[in-house]
Amino acid sequence: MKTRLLACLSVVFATTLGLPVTAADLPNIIIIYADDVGYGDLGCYGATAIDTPNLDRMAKEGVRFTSAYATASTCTPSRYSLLTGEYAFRNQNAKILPGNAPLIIDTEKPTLASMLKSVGYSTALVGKWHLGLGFADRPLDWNDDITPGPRELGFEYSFHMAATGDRVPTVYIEDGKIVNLDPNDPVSVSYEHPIGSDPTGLSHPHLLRNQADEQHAKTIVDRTSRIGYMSGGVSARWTDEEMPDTFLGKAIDFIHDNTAGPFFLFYAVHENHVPRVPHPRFLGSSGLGVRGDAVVQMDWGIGRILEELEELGIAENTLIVFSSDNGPVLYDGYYDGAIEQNGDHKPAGPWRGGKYSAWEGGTRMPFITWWPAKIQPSRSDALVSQVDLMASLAELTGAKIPAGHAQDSEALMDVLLGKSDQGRPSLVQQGVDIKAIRAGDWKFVPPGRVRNRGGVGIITNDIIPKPGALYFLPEDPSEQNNLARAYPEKVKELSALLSKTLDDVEAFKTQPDGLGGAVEN
Ligand code: NG6
Ligand code: CA
Repeated sequence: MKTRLLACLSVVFATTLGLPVTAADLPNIIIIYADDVGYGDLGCYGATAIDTPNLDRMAKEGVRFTSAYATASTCTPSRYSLLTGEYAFRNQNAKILPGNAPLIIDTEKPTLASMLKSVGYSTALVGKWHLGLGFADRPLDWNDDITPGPRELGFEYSFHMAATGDRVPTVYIEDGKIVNLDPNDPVSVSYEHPIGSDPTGLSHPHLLRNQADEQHAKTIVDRTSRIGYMSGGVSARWTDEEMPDTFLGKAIDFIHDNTAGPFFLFYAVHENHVPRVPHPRFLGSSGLGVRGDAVVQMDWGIGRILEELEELGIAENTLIVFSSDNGPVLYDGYYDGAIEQNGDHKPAGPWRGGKYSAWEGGTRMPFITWWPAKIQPSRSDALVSQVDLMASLAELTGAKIPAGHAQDSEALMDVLLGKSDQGRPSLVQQGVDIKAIRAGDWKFVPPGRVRNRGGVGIITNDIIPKPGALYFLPEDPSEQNNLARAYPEKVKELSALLSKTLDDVEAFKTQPDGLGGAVEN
């Protein structure tokens, strides 16, 4: 009641946009955040071997963006930015996290969830988290209350995995408790040394669904070896093929429980991350083996959400934003046939590179907004970043962002609704080794190493010599023609802009993120 009252008091907003003027008009907001789904993986972005009728429908009825970006080419930093409105390089812990990492977002920091909660939204996280759990100064007891986590950041309801599908612990956590945990069989997790007596991929390769690289060859759960060791919690361990239906069920339950609205659902689906174990009913549904089948499965789930919204009569006033956390990858630790069955499919569409990379394929994302009551169907080439969702949704809902927070987020609600094509002037693209910048039609990659696993999954290191690489994207979308020597002034301008954006952030000098090493100039 109190929050609804707050909502009523905060309705002096958004009139310039012709947007909601009373709390009752506030739309429900669902962010559907895919994992490792590339620009080219959807029919509406050019895929022919994968059918995605539901996303195609949303693209047709909504705005389909062609220049929308994740802030980074891996999961944790992109999710950090989406939820905080801040570039991830501002937080040196925002890199790919192990499954037992502590929470990396300060609980004092406003997030999309706490912001929307403050104006009366019911808020929920369903799906992937991967932003850490627990305190930094003490080990987490997985068998007790798992805190701090999403609940301390504004999610009133949460049902999620700790990190990734390929990392232990392989359990669901609902409102801070492991689901189906038998207290007599407690969960322990280690990323340093073997624990318990479960077989590992190294000791029992014959038990595996797919063979894996050494990093993924630790504790076996459900015929898949994982990164990290886990013991106990046998009754709580998930079954990979059931995961999408489990998350979907929780998302639908939350929607049903909150039809009076407004609600905010962060639906962070697992597809298309490894291990790719689609439900058997989707096997063979694409022409690309399990990698394509998992995308078909995701699309089907999105169709179910649309159906539910329609049946409940709330579709009209629900804003859905669909995007992905980073570019595509074929081989990412498991020999699941993704490379062999890829055929002519271009998972990153026309862009170079993919996951891990500062090339366009690493961060240029499928991005669709859909809101029947307010959006005129269109295609938008405006430059937008997922980091802009925080300020844009504040603009939409009248929520206040306390000074000094969400400083990288630009309020672009009218762009997201297809009413303006004035996007942001520039954005930083964070790869695991190097940070590039796009400004207008130009892209600058500073000298150093661009690590890339997007193509066939084999790591390549593209070395960028001094003075860096400059591309004119409208004529050279796949970043082949380095114009740095021909346009020294442009190089100077973009290089200065990049340094200014990164300002005193130590990360710029040491490039410590994820898989990479120091940059060699
Ligand atoms: C990498 C893993 C990769 C994947 C990734 C996280 C290795 C060799 N590779 O470290 O398999 O789990 O982390 O992906 O361990 S992300 O989408 O969550 O960023
Ligand atoms: Ca990802």
